[in-house]
Amino acid sequence: MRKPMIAGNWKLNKTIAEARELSGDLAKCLANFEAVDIVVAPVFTSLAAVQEMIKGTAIKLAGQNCYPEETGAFTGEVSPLMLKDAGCEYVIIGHSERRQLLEESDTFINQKIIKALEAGLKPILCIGETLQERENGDMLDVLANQVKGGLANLSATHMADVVIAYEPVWAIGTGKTASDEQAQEAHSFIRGLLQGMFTKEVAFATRILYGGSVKPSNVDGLMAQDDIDGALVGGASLKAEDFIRLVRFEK
Ligand code: G2H
Repeated sequence: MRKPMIAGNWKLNKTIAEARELSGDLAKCLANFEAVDIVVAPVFTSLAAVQEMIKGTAIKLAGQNCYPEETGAFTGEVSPLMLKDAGCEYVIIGHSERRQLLEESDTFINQKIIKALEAGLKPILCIGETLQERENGDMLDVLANQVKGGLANLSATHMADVVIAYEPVWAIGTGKTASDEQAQEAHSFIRGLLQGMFTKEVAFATRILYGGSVKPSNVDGLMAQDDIDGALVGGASLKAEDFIRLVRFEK
């Protein structure tokens, strides 16, 4: 069976002191909580402080992005190797905010995925349609292009370390969550795509998280869906109490 994952994407929030406080609270309550893979993704400047607080606990560290080169003249960027060096096990790649604000393409995202895997990091590939794409009836094509583009040139073996996050753009930070059924429909479609691209086993084993205004009041319904294996959480990951409730979802 697929182990559930609850991942907190802190986005552009928290000073080092605040990140230390939040991760300290999580470490106290979730130190030995092994039933779920718990991941936190602070800003780069807080990685070291958070790593210090969660060391030896069940909580894992993630970067929010990376650049597809190891070292070199790439001012302002951070490499998968450096994230690994900072204690990260995961890296979020292709978040819709980066796709929209920084015009990241599927090709660029695919390069990052490949370099992250080469460095021994586990990528969390974010995909999702905009409201307009959904209303135009293009949702399935958009998801198919993002999955195929993002995972191009990967083998079935690589896929053991890849996590996918379905985040409908219209549900991100808006308070609007996809209904349990809307989310399940998209997740089941994505799993079908994986079967076509790789194997039945890969499709069955790959974790697909839901993201977009996940909160304590809707997590249980989402997690009850067959193809939803966890959540990528923004807003509700910034308060220890809420995030702990999400990790302790009830099925
Ligand atoms: C979607 C999600 C985290 P929020 O971006 O990746 O954020 O839970 O605030 O919608």
